Amino acid sequence: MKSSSRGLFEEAKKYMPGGVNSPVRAFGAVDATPLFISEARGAKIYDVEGREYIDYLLSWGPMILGHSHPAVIEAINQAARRGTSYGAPTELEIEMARLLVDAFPSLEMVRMVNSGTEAVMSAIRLARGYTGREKIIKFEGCYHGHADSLLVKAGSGVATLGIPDSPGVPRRLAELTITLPFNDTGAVRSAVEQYGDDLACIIVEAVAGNMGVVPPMPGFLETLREITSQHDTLLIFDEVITGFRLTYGGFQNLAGIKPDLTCLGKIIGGGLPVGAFGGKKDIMEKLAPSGPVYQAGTLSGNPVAISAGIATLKILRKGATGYDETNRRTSLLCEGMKELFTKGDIPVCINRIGSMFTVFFTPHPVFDFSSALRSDTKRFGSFFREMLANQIYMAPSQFETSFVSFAHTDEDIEKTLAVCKRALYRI
Ligand code: HOZ
Repeated sequence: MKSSSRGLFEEAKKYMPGGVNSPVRAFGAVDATPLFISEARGAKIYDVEGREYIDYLLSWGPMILGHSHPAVIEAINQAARRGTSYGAPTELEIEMARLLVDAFPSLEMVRMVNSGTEAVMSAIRLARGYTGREKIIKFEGCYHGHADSLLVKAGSGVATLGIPDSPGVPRRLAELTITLPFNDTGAVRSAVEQYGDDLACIIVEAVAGNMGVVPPMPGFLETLREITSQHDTLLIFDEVITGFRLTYGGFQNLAGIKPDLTCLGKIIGGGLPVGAFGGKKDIMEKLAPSGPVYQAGTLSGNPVAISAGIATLKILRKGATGYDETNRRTSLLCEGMKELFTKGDIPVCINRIGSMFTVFFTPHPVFDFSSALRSDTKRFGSFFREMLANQIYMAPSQFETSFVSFAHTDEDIEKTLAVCKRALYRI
């Protein structure tokens, strides 16, 4: 008998909590059964029942070139034939480090890790070790992975499931994390006045993508840079989503701001598990073995994953027109949807930057977590289910980002808009 997503989900629940290895994948917030995927190529993803979908989830961001890009697959194959892990340095790691340092003006040195969570967790430890201070500031609705210090008023799955503070995070540790509203420079100024002497760092998603897409307002990141410099506090940009997503480099390249540390992941692994953090040499050299701040990993700098990342970055480096075209298509999609929703008299706020977008079901502008939370999540769920039933696969939560890849075509966008037009009458 052919497998079905429903049948596999029931089976998966017997062996894995909630049937998944990462919470939002369970589709609980949109009241649907998760698709079990069998393969993906270009802009298309296929479920175990053989149905084809236009994919706007793109593995939550990494697949900017589309799935199974031939050059990336070839790089993975070739690397795997030479052995899958050595636990020893390789030339590939130097090549990757050089690519990252060349792409980001703020990076002088990097360390490769295995995920965005690991990158951020390590960057925070480094900031604390470097400054000798303990407190950190993060912003409500920003999500920086699931390390203890950062699971406070977090976005992504934590927001989707409505878990304000996760059990298991020691209260005394959480107390060291100060949370402030995103885009609120006044709140930052007063918090820094209050805690400045014990403030190791301010960490921020350069463009928030884990409460849905919320771009920084003009001046917000600039103010963070100015205040942190005045108080010898480190500024950390989490560019796990935005690294190589909006341009070759990070959002910081577009904004012309140099943070002290930057965290990366997703795209730099070309679809394999990779993260990285980096920054100024004098800070990075505090890491073991050149300094005392400890951080390590058996699979860090894994040759297969790094090869996939290098292949991806080399294509992106050549592909300025790829970014332009993808941004144009995303704009076409978002403008088209806006027009349809207006005609259908359904109030939405569509936030887009480059090839990242979120349709918030609210008539109000969304500029921080509180305004994102005013969205009608039930209506979002109906919209998501209607789109999915018609083979359009978007991020399964109001508080996540959908993406467009270099592989999407104008035809994909037209088809998506046609489905959206029909969906409006049913939500
Ligand atoms: N929290 C991740 C996205 N922001 C979800 C990752 C996944 O479920 O794969």
